[in-house]
Amino acid sequence: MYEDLSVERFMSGLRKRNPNEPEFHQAVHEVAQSVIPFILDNPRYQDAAIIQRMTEPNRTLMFRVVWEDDNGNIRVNRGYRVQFNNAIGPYKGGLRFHPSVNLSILKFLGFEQTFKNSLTTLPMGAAKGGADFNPKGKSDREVMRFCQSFMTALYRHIGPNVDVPAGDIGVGAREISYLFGQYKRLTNEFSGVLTGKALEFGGSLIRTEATGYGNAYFMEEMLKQRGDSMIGKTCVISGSGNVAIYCAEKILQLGGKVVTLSDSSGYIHDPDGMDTEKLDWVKDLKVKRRGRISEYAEKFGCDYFAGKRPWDVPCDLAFPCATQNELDGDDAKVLASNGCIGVSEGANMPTTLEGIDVLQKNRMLYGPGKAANAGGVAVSGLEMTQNSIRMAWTAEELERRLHNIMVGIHAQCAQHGAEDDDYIDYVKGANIAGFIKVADAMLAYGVV
Ligand code: NDP
Ligand code: 2IT
Repeated sequence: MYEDLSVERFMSGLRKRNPNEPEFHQAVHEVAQSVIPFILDNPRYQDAAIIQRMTEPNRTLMFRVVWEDDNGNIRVNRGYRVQFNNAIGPYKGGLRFHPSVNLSILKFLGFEQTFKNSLTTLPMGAAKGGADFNPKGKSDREVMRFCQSFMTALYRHIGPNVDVPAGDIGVGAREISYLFGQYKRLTNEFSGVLTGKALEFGGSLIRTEATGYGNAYFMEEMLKQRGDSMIGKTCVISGSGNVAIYCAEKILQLGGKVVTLSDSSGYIHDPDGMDTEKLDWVKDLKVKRRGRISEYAEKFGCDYFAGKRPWDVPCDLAFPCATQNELDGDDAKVLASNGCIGVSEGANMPTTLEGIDVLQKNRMLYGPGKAANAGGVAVSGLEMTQNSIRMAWTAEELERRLHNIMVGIHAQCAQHGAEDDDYIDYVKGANIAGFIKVADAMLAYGVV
């Protein structure tokens, strides 16, 4: 039935079945390009229609979220949970609260999570969820009421052995706490149903830092493979949220120099580079005061570029850590012509397919998000383990485990992505390595 499987034919069917979902098409296309040739060489996956099954979520939940704002107005948002694949463990993945959230974006994120979670080597399936709710400018009480209403709709579909949500854009410690409190109230159960919890009620040390730290470690591994290191490298980062801040922190610890951060309004360029004091100031700005990155330029006397992304700042290394499709083909050409040697993605799918093509044709190091940012969900997995054994590991223990996991992910990519000229195609490596474990589990279950 699937004898004439080809990327073009497969993608045209997928587009027809999922109209108006451009981000989902993009994420699947990237995977199909590496995995379909592998499937053609390994017909058992083709006979069992594994790629057809992996691109169809197990279950998609969409629900109304009604809440009352501080002025007594009734507000309505749309909530989602896309439970993509639970072949190798309970559904696992973040929640995103952002006005741009729609089914296409959550399906792309849930699909990528399948491969990412598999690469961590921990027993986690894949999901993503969220809402088109905009936390910006909302009071704490408004965010609380929204989270409570969201969880009231979601709680019956999740659980520590069923589906374990976490944070993503717009969902951090404050939101996870409100969501956990409501889950506990509704179910009369204290369990590890969410990760990214506060330390007082089952959270893990290093989870806050994990995605950004892991991304810097991944870049370090890519550099090591070429006999190079982070020391003295000028680094450009986009975003100034959880991932960007801790990516910057680890780059500093590894000897690199960080010269930019951004938000959706623009970027700051600090040619002197940041230090821990400046970064601590950014943490306070973003986490406590919920301010804008432009304030950094005023505070430390450097340039701010409104409405721009930082890719034209000359650098050795680039770390997109804000959002999807923030680095396109033209940006990639600018990076290459400025002498940039590597890109490691803290964000999910920040580089367009054209952008990836330019980076790889220039033989630049390119670590795709599903490998490079897997440290976040990996420490979420370790939070689940600690909850199960009712113990809390030390920061040193957790960082050692995080580092080992990132080194292991790099090794899996190198194994499956090696090209004839010694170049490593990390996209191919991550996709094939992530695919094999999930696909083999699905084969073992038979037709389910
Ligand atoms: P945060 O909400 O903490 O920060 C998001 C940052 O990105 C902010 O600086 C925000 O700016 C910026 N941003 C968001 N949307 C846009 C946009 N449309 N255009 C430009 N800038 C934008 O989120 P995280 O740091 O947690 O997430 C960042 C990325 O990392 C996302 O792609 C996420 O999926 C990914 N990721 C997160 C993980 C985690 O553990 N948190 C794990 C793995 C990946 P502004 O404040 O102006 O909106
Ligand atoms: O994209 C991601 O991997 C996350 N937002 C983290 C998911 C998680 O379950 O920790």
